[in-house]
Order: sequence, then structure tokens, then C-alpha cells
Amino acid sequence: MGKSGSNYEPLTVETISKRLGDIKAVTDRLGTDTGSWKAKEVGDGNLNLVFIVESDKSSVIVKQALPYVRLVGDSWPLPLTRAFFENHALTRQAKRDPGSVPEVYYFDEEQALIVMEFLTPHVILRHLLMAGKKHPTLAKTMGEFCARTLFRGSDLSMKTADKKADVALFAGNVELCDITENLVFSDPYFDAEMNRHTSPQLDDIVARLRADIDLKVEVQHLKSAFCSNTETMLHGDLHTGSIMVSDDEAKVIDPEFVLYGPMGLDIGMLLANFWMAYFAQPGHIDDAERRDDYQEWILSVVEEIWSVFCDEFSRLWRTERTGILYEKTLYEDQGHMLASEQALGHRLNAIWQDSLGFAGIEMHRRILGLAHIAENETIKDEDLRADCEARSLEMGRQLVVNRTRFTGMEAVHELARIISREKTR
Ligand code: SR1
Ligand code: MG
Repeated sequence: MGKSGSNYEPLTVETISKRLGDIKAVTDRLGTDTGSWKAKEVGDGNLNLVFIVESDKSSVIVKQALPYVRLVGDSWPLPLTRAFFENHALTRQAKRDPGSVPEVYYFDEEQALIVMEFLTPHVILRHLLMAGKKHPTLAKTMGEFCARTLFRGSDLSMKTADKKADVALFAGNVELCDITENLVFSDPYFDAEMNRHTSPQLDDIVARLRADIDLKVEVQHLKSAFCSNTETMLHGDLHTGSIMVSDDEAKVIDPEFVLYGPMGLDIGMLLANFWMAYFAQPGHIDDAERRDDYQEWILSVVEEIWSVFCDEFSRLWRTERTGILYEKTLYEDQGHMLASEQALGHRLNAIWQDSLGFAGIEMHRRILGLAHIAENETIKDEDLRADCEARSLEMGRQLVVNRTRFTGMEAVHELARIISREKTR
């Protein structure tokens, strides 16, 4: 017997072949000669076990939730139900943006495990951004993914009964939301127990941020939106470690933080991680010309994600508005095309402002909170790392506090370029 009277048992490389050997969805792919299967544990995230299981026929990924936070250990229990929510999120994302997520082959609720497509030769996008490599289709894929999943998971598109049932379903993902509510929206802004930052280099900047009343008020406005605006089904943790890329495609993984929340959260977290990668480049590329070129490429990806998002969201607005919001009966059917376009513009502007705010908070929590990013953590020279982090902190503050004042991405990137040239400490 495992936890709480169930038969849950964490998998190991020794037991995995025997335990999956009776599952048709697995043997259909790997064959029945379980003795020849090879397994390795490759999980490098903060929460779960992840195995690659291979045979001479094929390979699969097996992701299993642990009853605690892997990063911290069993002193921080975390329910296995996150696998249930991840499975439901993956099936919805696959419908809303076909081909954007790994295919799920099998789900076992009691064992909290998902067997899914092994994405190969894909690598985690964050590693690509640390290696200074470019990608041709990333921005288009991510702009479309955001537009399609956010639009099609909302009252703009869904039948209201389905939307309400989904809001109720995903409201059960309490503990994962609780992580975000604390680690993202609160802990960075006071001296919380699990926080850490590059010290002493950033101490003064951190003290100033934590004493910044305007910032703290705006962050709590955004937290309030996160907690109470059930606008759409979100990935919930859409950073560059949740994206896998091959030479010509990008796929989104790991939606266990799924919730119904404001559209700007996914876009904001995503853009924030590109901006942090931008500011971290002095720690990864020495040659100034090559570094400038790569940093500009990162900004161009952000610009394209946002413009593809707007285009695709607008297309869906014009062609798939079948939900209870902004019904066509009120607009197009009355000949009020212009009013519909005006309403679309208002919605996009609201998403824009929220996205900037959430981006700023993500930039803060990845430098001040518990969960940092590899782009900064791998910079060994602590003074250099602190310089990179200080720029992200400053950008983050501007994004949160001035999010209603930016006229467009060009203005945001003008600011990024200025901050990247400035002395920080
Ligand atoms: C305790 S979990 C810390 C972070 O890891 C996950 O990937 C999420 O980003 C979470 O906030
Ligand atoms: Mg994750």
C-alpha cells in the first residue's frame, strides 16, 4: 500500500518496465519484451519524476507526480491530483491547438502517471536560449498557442455549461494555485522564508523593491485578478522550461499549474522569460557583436509572439465567437462591425496591460523567490550575475507599475535596451 491507503507507489528505473508491461497503450508502442526495455530518470523540474522508457521499437515519456515538492523534499507535501489536472489540461490544449502538446497515450489516476509522446530530438527551450541558438518557428507557434488556447478556453468560444463545468473542475487544483499565489505574488515582496537572491550584491536593490509601496499595491491588484478572474483555461506556468524545441518545431509541456484565470498570465510569464534571457546574455556570450545580435533576436521573438497572438486572436474573434460574450447577435447581426472591432481592441488592450504586469512579477519572483532560472543560475561570476538580475528586476518594476502607459512593444523594447546599457549597481 502506498500513500493514504491507495496503491500509489513511485516508479523507479528498476520497477518501471514490470509495472507498465501490462498496459496496452505502452506495449503497442514498445512491444511486449519488457526485459529489453531501457529506462532512465530525466526529471530536472521542481516537482515530478520523469522517465524515458525505450525499446528497439519506440520510446515513451512517463511522468509521475510525487506526493511532495521534489525541489524541497517531503517536508513540503503536494497532492498527486496534479497529474489528473495536467491530463485534463493536455487533452483540452490538444483540441484547441492541435499538435501543440505531446500526445497522451495513457493516464493512471491512482498512480498519478501520464504516459506520453517522447519528443525527440527536442530540447528544453531555456537551454537553446543559453546556448545562443535561434529558432525559426518558435514565435509563430507560441503566438498561435496562446491565442488559440486562451480564446477557445473562454466564454468567447465555449458553451457556457462546459465553461462553468471546467471552471469548477480546475478549481480543485488548489495546492498548485497556492504555490503561485505565494511564490509568485507574495513571497518576492517580503523577506519570506524560502526566498533567496544573489547576496550581498543585490541586497540594496531588493530592500528598495520591498519598500516600494506603488509596486506592492499594483502586484496585489494583479494577484486579485489571478485569484478571481476565471476568464480562460491557462497553462499556468508557461515559461521557457515548459517549451521543447527541435530544429523546426516547438511544443508546450507541463500544464500541471492549469487554472481558470486571466488571459494575460500565460502571455506575461512567457514574455518575462524571454526578457530575462535577454538580460542574462552578458553571462553567456562574451563577444559584444554576437551578443547584441542574439539579444535583438530575442526581442524580435517577443515582438512576433505578441503580433501573432493579436492576429490569431482577432481572426478567432471574427470567425469563432460562439460563446456568451460579445455575441454576434449584438454586433455583426445588427450591422455593427465597427463596434465589434472596437470591443476586440478593448479586450486586446486589457490583455496587453495584464500581460506586462504579470511579466514584471514573473521577473521578480525568478530572482527574489524560491524558483530561479538557469540563465542566471549558471552565471558563475556573482557580480556579473547580479548585474544581469538587477536589470531584470528594474525592467520588472517598470512593467508592473507602468503597465498602462506602454503604447506598444516598441516602447517596451526601447526601455529594455536602455536598461541593458545602464550601470545597475
Ligand atoms: C515549488 S514549485 C516552484 C516552481 O516550479 C514550478 O515550475 C513553478 O514555476 C513553481 O512556481
Ligand atoms: Mg513545470
